[in-house]
Amino acid sequence: MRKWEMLLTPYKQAVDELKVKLRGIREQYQKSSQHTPIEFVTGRVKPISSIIDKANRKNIPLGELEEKLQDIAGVRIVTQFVEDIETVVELIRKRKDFEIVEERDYIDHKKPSGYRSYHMLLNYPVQMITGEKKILVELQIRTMAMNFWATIEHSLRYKYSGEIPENIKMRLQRASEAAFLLDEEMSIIRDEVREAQKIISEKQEQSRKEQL
Ligand code: 0O2
Ligand code: 0O2
Repeated sequence: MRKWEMLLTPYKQAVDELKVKLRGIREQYQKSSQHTPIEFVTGRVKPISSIIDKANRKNIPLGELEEKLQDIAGVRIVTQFVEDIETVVELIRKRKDFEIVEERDYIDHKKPSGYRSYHMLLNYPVQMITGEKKILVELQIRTMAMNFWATIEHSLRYKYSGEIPENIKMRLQRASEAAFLLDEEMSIIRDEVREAQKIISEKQEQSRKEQL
């Protein structure tokens, strides 16, 4: 147990730091009354039981987890519009505080399950008392519609231990199409929505200042 704690400590640090940094981007956009491409940020360190399950499934020896299991640390950015994903990806590419190891575009190339999301694998440096340690972090960037679908599908996968019945699989594929259409429709009225949100955020900022 102690060994797991030692192994996972820098992963927790990496997730916590990235959450603060990415939420900071959202705050900067909000303060400048611009549309924020980041709706919310979450993150987690994979639970030990899931690490062991995935390592067994992928034949990864426990001694090689750090190099071969790429999503022990996971951070997720959820956006309102598909176009925001590109903005976020550009913001991430410009940063100097970590390296991008790989990008996987499951939006242009959705998975057979219907899963859509943009994944970036980061090499994030954590300052430990023993010196710097680079940690792999999987960053998932997706719209709220993609996130809704993935969350539901993830629960069903869990319920059926990965073997989702065919009729439910088919429904999920249709739901994935529906989520895609929802993203498309929202993109079309994006300017209208953004204008409305700008008015609301300016009003909120105004009343916040009045209360001070
Ligand atoms: P579930 O539903 O069983 O998965 P905060 O206090 O907001 O700083 P907190 O409360 O620790 O942070 O959690 P946060 O960051 O709001 O969200 C954690 C939840 O988001 C977890 O759910 C994860 O499922 C999910 N999550 C976030 N990012 C990722 C990611 O990159 N990959 C995966 N797989 N999941 C992610 P719970 O609470 O564990 O419950
Ligand atoms: P959890 O419970 O989310 O932490 P693999 O696991 O082999 O499919 P690989 O090659 O490690 O995937 O990397 P990939 O596919 O780029 O990213 C893995 C993570 O993406 C998954 O983590 C999920 O969070 C998410 N993901 C990928 N495919 C799907 C899918 O079809 N449905 C849903 N809901 N999520 C998906 P884990 O390990 O599954 O675990």
